[in-house]
Formats: sequence, C-alpha cells, structure tokens
Amino acid sequence: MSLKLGVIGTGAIGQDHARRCSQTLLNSQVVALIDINPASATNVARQLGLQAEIHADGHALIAAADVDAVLVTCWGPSHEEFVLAAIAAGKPVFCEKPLAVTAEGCRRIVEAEIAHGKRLVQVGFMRPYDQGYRALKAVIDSGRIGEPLMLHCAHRNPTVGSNYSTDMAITDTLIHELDVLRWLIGDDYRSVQVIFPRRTSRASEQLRDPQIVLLETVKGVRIDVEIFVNCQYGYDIQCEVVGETGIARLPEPSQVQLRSQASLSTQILTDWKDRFIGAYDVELQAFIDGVRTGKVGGPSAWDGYAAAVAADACIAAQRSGAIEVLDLPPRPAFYD
Ligand code: NAD
Ligand code: ISE
Repeated sequence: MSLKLGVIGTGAIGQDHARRCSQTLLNSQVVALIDINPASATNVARQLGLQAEIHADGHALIAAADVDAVLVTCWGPSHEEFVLAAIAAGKPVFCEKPLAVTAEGCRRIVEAEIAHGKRLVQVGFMRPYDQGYRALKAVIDSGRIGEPLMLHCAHRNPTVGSNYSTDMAITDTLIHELDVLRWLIGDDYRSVQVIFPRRTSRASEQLRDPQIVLLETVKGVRIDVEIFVNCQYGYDIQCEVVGETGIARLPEPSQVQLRSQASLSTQILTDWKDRFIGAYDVELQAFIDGVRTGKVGGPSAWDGYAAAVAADACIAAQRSGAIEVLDLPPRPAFYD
C-alpha cells in the first residue's frame, strides 16, 4: 500500500516535493495539501493532477485520518509548531531545514520525540544523500587520505531575494554545511569565527556578502566556508578535504565538456533544485521507505538541533567578531 502524504506549504520546495512524491518516487501519494495562501495549494493540486484535499490549516491536515505522514515545507518559523503537532499525533514527519529557527525550538522537538519513544522526524538535509558527498565520505572513511586535517568549502548562490539578510547566510544557507560536514568527518564543532571580506556591490543594503566562516572541530580540524550569495556566475558548491596523506574533493556535478570555437568549457548549474535533484529524490524515498518499514532514519531531530546550536554560535560570531565557543550537550542514546 502506498504511503499517504500531507504537504504543509506549497511554495518552491513544497510543490517540488509534492511532484516527486506523486510522480517520481515509489509507494507514495499526496492526499492532502495546505498553504496559508489557499490559491497556491489549489494550483499545485491542479497542476500535478492530484486528488488531494485542500485543508484549512496545518493542524487539520495533520489530524486527517487519511494522512499517514506529513511533509513540512512551509516557512521556517512555522516548522516547530507543525513538527510538534505531528509528533503529538504519532505521525512521521519530514521537515525541511531548518528544523526550527532556534536551538531551543529544536531542543523541544528532540524532547518530544524522545518522550514519544520512537523516531518520527527526518530533517530535510539532503546533502548526505548526494552521490558526490557520499563518494567523498567513502574515500575519507577508507583511510586513503589519512585523518582529515583541514576542509576548504564554498557555498555560492548566483543571487538572492531582497529580503535576504546577513544572518540568513547562516540560518538559510550555511546550515547545509553545518549539517553535512559533521556527517562527512564524524566530528562536532567546538568554536567559530566569522570574517567579512570586502563587500560585493551586488548585495542589497542590509546584507554583508560574502562571508567567511571559520570553524574548529572537537578533534581540531579547521574548516573554512565561503558563503557568497550574489556571486552572479552560478550555483556552486565546493568541498576539499585535506588529509594527512592526500586530498579529496567533492566531484563536480557531471556536465558535458565542450570543445568549440577554440575553447574548452563545462556548464555550471544555476539552481539548487537542479544541483541536488538526485539527493532530494533519494532523501524522500528513504523517508517513504523508512515510514513504511517502521524505521525512520536519515538526518535526525538531533542533527537539526546540532546544526541549530552551531548556527546560533555563528550568528553570535557575526555580531561579536570574536571566536565563539559552542555548547552542544552529549547526544542522547536515543539517537545512536
Ligand atoms: P517559499 O516562500 O517558496 O514557500 C513557503 C510556503 O509556505 C509559501 O507558499 C507560504 O505561503 C507557505 N506558508 C508559510 N507559513 C505557512 C503556514 N503557517 N501554513 C501553511 N503554509 C505556510 O519558500 P521555500 O523556498 O519553498 O522554502 C520553504 C522551506 O524549505 C524553508 O524552510 C527553506 O529553508 C526550505 N528549503 C530547503 C531547501 C533545501 O535545499 N533543502 C531549498 C529551498 C528551501
Ligand atoms: C535555500 O533555501 C536552500 O536550502 C539551498 O539549498 C541553498 O543553497 C540556498 O542558499 C538557500 O537559500
């Protein structure tokens, strides 16, 4: 029997996930939708040809008897409320990043899930499902480059909307690195500093862009991440791991190499939806399969909390200019 999903929030990623769960992936169907803009939910249902009920609000959707599991894909500030409601209803929930907009909010979700006694939450950190990151991790785990010592990373978006602010470079963008790099090298962060280079003239008034985030892990690995969200030229994700005996790099997404008119060129993608299309498919198929077999896995509420603790420290570091120390408590055995 296919898993009946309800989707809360039918904006950019909500409609993309509704499409993949109803048209691309196996053993799932979308039976319910809701958006605070009802026309958006109705349009998505029509465009995708869904026989889906359009609910009055997220709580009604979660309570609906025919909804087996919930996708929370609305704006970040509403995530905590709907994830807690799904846990209270005992329904598995896939929540887009961030799990909640504060570390305390994530902590409340962790506590509610532990009290429930079984994992119900998967966070939409998709990079651990990306083929390139998985290949990079396999090389690191094989020991071929020795122990990781330094990581050099970049997260570049061509442009961002006019409401994007300096702290969103952390909560909306860097949050992916804060999750994937912990997973990649099996380490947690100890401290962080944020440095602001010369500001690009392409950024809006309220945004300091680019930024360089310098992290140190518990094992002493040094990580630099450049966040540059008005880089103009493309959507570009870089990660290089320097180990004791070698260097491993995240592969470029495969694109045709072109020799033409006396030049050698390769296209660079411009949209995160295309760059991680395979990863989004695999993460949601994993959620669907996990729910159907009674074993929700993947990035957990604890991972959402750990990323949020790091994000809070990064924002403090943006404001202070100083090195900020992180305070992540030990991981509860529930998440082992
Ligand atoms: P968006 O603005 O395009 O869509 C958000 C939608 O949520 C809007 O249609 C809005 O009307 C709706 N909404 C807001 N509050 C609601 C509520 N209380 N109940 C129901 N609907 C509500 O934004 P987006 O780009 O789709 O982002 C949505 C979430 O997904 C964000 O948390 C974002 O960080 C995350 N996201 C993740 C990735 C990724 O790579 N994993 C990419 C993009 C967005
Ligand atoms: C967006 O919300 C995402 O999650 C993308 O993956 C990220 O690259 C982008 O910077 C965010 O705005």
